[in-house]
Amino acid sequence: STMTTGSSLALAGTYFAANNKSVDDDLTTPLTRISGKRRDYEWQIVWRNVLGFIYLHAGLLYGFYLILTGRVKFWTPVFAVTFTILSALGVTAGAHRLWAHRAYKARWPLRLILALLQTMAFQNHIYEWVRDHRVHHKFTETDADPHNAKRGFFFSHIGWLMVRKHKEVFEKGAGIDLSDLEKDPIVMLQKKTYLVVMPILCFLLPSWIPVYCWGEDPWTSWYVASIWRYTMSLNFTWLVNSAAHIWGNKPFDKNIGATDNLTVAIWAIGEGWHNYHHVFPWDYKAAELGNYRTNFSTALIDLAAKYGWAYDLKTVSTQMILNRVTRTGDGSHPSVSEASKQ
Ligand code: ST9
Ligand code: ZN
Ligand code: ZN
Repeated sequence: STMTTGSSLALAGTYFAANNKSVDDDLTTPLTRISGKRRDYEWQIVWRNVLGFIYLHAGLLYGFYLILTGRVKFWTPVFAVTFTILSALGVTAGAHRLWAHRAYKARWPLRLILALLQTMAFQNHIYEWVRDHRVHHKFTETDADPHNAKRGFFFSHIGWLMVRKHKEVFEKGAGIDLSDLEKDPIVMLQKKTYLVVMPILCFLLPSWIPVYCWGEDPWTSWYVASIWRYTMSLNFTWLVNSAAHIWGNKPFDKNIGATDNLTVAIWAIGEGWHNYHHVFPWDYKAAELGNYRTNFSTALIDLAAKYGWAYDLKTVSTQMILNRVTRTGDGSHPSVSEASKQ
């Protein structure tokens, strides 16, 4: 419908404008330059993003209202949840484990599918997503970390997407090697076509399917299958940066901020074992154990490996994990409690 198209274009416009330096003031503008430390944390607010996120979260509440009061066709929420999981796999198995960490290798058909799924998730294109994420791992919880959890829950969850980045992110981030991505034609094609393909896959397609296939009302479809679904999936993802850097156990290294958090693992389909992940980022499971119930992303990679689409899966030996648990763990690892029982 026109409304759906209009809102989708407005969102894409918001995204485009926020990324267009000539629209807002330049990065090197006054405040951060003038004086000492405190100024470094001055929020140079990007109002377009703030308004975009207010709209998304208002839509999230409205979507809940429509679902909980039965104003939707049965298949619409089912479709929204399915779409969420599929797009999440593009982020977890794709952008995160494959492209950011090179934890396994994938043949081109799988890379193409993962890139399409990741586009459905609209978390920036793979190249930008990976750049921010590699910088996060290299400079965790410092000023160079794009979503530095030392700046609190709000900043690491959503606030970092509403302000200009800290200058350390640009300065230290400039040293990050992305040449592997530049050699991947699928990643570069996605980067080049993102502003056209993303609005289609993230907003238009999911709004259109319920209308066309089971006669959902277009307005309802827009708010449930697009806005509610997208905003839910963003928040699940952001929990990895916020909650899993604040609450939980540190079985592998008690000296870092990242935590193992079961709730986050469930909602982020396997990405909540974040203490393990920061210690052993190359493990394709992003966790010590490959339990599919709390790590659905691993199930997809294992399935793909069965058919040869994924290969060279990297993991960590039990001995290496146990050594690390003994050396730096906080005592919450099962092997520690087993040992103390004997
Ligand atoms: C989103 C991303 O939500 C979420 C990421 C989550 C990560 C989670 C990790 C855990 C993994 C687990 C996943 C679980 C998934 C579960 C799913 C469950 C359902 N290094 O950024 P700019 C340079 S996105 C090096 O514009 P500003 C670079 O030259 C949400 N250099 O800075 C760049 O130019 P170019 C939707 C860097 O102006 C230039 O600086 N998207 C780096 O300060 C300018 O960069 C949005 O909302 C770096 N790291 O603006 C868009 N960074 O790109 C929001 C930058 O041309 N973004 N440079 O090379 C923006 O509007 C802006 O980025 C900004 C900052 C306003 C936030
Ligand atoms: Zn982290
Ligand atoms: Zn990671």
